[in-house]
Amino acid sequence: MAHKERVFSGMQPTGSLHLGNYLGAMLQWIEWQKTRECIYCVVDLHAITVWQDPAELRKSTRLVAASYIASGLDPKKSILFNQSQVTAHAELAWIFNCVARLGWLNRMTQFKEKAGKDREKASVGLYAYPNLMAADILAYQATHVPVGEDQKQHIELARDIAQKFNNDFRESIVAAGYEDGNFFPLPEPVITGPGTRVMSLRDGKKKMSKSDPSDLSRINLTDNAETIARKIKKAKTDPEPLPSEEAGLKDRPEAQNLVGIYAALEGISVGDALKDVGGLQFSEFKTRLGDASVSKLEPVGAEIRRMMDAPDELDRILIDGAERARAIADPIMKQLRDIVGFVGPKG
Ligand code: AQP
Repeated sequence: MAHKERVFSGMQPTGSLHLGNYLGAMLQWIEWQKTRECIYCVVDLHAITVWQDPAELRKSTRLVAASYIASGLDPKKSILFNQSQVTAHAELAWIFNCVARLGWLNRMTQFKEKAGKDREKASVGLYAYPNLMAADILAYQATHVPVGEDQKQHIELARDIAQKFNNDFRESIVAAGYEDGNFFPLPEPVITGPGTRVMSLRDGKKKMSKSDPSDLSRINLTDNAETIARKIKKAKTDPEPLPSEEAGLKDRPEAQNLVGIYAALEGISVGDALKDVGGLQFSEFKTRLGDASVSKLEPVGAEIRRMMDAPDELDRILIDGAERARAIADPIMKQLRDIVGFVGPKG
């Protein structure tokens, strides 16, 4: 049985979203919502793989939901909810804990980066995070996952899990009416955002990230015009003027990053951006980049602040979204329990 095209993606409520989330994932989400059934999640179960203060988690969950909507996600068209409210995610993650192999998880680079040297003290949840991510996608039999470059390895793992589940339970799956024996689709990563890997403003070799201790390393969607301009002014550069051709950005990570951000914000290619700004000194270029950033992000920030003043409305949107998400996941989970061999009500 061919699986219906369905899009799933999510972000963690671990603070304000930043320009990397926006250019790497969010803009693709908005594009996909025009033509496909889309499910977008605030992944609060993922957030607690590292300690979260409960009051902060509540605030960040609403903040991320508001950021999705302010960036253009239409909660009537797409399904928008927070992960903890649909129990299928946690249930399927457990089953996947029993399908995925330790060796597969040992290869995950994000765990190594996040656990750091003190891996004995990392939570079991942080280690098993990719299994939960596979469950997020496959609880809806989703076929496409728009993400930034850093998530590619996790989606490949989700495909391996789906494949192993289909192989292990083939007979049962066919008996359930899936003639080709594939209960789960192999989800495709969609890494086509205008900025699939936005780097830190303080270090062109490090990914822009919510958890970087320096706030100057990122532009938050909630930053006001003055803060955005200041952060760009302080961004690390090198002493040379900008090149006129892309080849001239080689071995200049900061220049490459800033021009990449400029091009993404302007909706043009890096080559075309360099036709425009090639030869400029960074001081002049930064004014252009600051203006482009402010004109794109300031309205988003203003809308986020407006929505955060109406938390009841945000909660209503999330509750409604969870109900619609459950309506898709529940029948899939019911079939899945039977396929695995769990005894329960028929029909
Ligand atoms: N720097 C980035 N460039 C492009 N895309 C990015 N994404 C994240 N950072 C960049 C994409 O945003 C989506 C959501 O990510 P997430 O919040 O679930 O977790 P993350 O990838 O771990 O993001 P952060 O900012 O680095 O958070 P922390 O610091 O809390 O871990 C994903 O699609 C991701 O690819």
